[in-house]
Amino acid sequence: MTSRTPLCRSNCISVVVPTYNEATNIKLLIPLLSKTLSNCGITHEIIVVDDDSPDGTAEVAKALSIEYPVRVIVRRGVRGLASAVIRGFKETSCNYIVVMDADLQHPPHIVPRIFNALLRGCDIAIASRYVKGGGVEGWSKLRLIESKIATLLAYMLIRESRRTTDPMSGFFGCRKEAVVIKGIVKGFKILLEILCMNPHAKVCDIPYLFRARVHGKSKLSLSTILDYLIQLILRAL
Ligand SMILES: Nc1nc2c(ncn2[C@@H]2O[C@H](COP(=O)(O)OP(=O)(O)OP(=O)(O)O)[C@@H](O)[C@H]2O)c(=O)[nH]1
Ligand SMILES: [Mg+2]
Repeated sequence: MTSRTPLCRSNCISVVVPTYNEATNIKLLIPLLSKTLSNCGITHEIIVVDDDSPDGTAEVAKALSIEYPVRVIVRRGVRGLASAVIRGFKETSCNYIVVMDADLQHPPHIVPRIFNALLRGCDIAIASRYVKGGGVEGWSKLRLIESKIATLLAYMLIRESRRTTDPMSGFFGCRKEAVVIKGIVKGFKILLEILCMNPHAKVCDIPYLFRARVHGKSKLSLSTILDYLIQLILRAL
């Protein structure tokens, strides 16, 4: 089976990749991801959801669609990671969906492991930095503490988050039929929303090493952190 075989809806993966100013990274990610999946015999499509990045991310991704199974959705006049992921979900053709960042912090070789976990019966399979065998590379002590505090706050305020060791993860897969996503989702942490909306879904953790960002800039900002705190409070009420 190759990446060009027609999509088999029941046994393929749609990989949703939200992007904002990731031109250098997407150029590296798409070939690496597609070859990794093809080598494992996994039929796939890659859906890039770009918020009209000024650095030409969408054009770079579109150029790669000649060679790889890529579709590019460009949203104009809208920004937001969670809403971009939701838009990507709506465009998927496969029964299994994986969400990952474009910046190569999420290693493509973990995607087949997520897929296997879903095939084995997990409804939501989460790539975790904080389960045995996982870890983080190149973070300052401050960044690690921030991440741990964010996780702790989620555990304290949102019961559904306790089903995983890494509720802050942006790298996860789900079985389309097993998860419901309703309402308008804002903010950065879409997984947390999905866990809350699907309290009975079977959750599994898969260890991985979160890599340091090499190209491009982080979009994590003070306003993202404030949005997260508001998201937690609204969910906890
Ligand atoms: N479509 C879209 N994608 C976004 C937006 N903000 C961030 N992204 C993408 O979401 C992914 C995660 O964003 P990052 O900036 O890497 O956030 P992070 O991984 O938590 O932070 P770093 O570790 O500092 O990289 C990347 O692929 C971004 O390009 C947005 O507003 N719209
Ligand atoms: Mg990142």
